[in-house]
Amino acid sequence: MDVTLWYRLGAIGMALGTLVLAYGFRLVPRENYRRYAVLVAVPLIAVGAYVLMSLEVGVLETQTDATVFGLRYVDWLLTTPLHVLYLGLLAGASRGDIGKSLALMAGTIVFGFAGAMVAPPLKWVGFAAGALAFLGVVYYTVTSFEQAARGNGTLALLRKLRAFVVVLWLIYPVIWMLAPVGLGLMQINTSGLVVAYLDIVSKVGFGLIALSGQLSAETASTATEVAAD
Ligand code: RET
Repeated sequence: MDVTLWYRLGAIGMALGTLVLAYGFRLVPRENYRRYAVLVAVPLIAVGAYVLMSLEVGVLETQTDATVFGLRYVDWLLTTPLHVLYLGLLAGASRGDIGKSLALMAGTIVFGFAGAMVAPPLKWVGFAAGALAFLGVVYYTVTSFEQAARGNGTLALLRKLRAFVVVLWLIYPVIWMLAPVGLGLMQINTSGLVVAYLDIVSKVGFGLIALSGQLSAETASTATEVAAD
């Protein structure tokens, strides 16, 4: 079985997810459009990446003769910081802290890509640097984002999304380590399938949780306003 089949299915899944999330524009108030657009942009970018990957565009060979789909890292480099940005904007964190967490998230992906391309022992240096940078991202979300969210009623949603992100995103380095770019214990067909599945769940799932959280927060605040009248 060819891994590009999983990428074709991935493209279809992402496209459906994008359509469902785009419908959310009809539900959220106009003043939240910019923040909401981040949620729709993420699977939309992935549709492009998956279509091109299924056509084998951007396929690279590593120093250890493993195959890397370069566009997967381009996708992650754009979309994971976008989700971190959403968390920061939702919490109302400072620009400085949001900026640092975005840089660390981009660093995670860049180091992971570099590690994928080179041979050991440098490979593991790249992996470790990526893992450290990712810990930094988690650190910002549990310190500065958390504190900012306390003040403005978004704490419950922030915590829910953060738990989702931390648990699901931690599977990526595990797959990376098992895949041909890491220890080579898993074939690219399997790692490609697992990552396509994880990508859909993380990208569309995050959007759906955020949408439903935003809607229930609104209902709650409208209810309070009505009660106050
Ligand atoms: C790498 C290897 C280096 C160490 C770490 C990694 C983490 C990758 C992550 C990817 C998340 C991707 C998502 C895509 C879809 O939305 C680069 C595998 C920590 C966290 C969420």
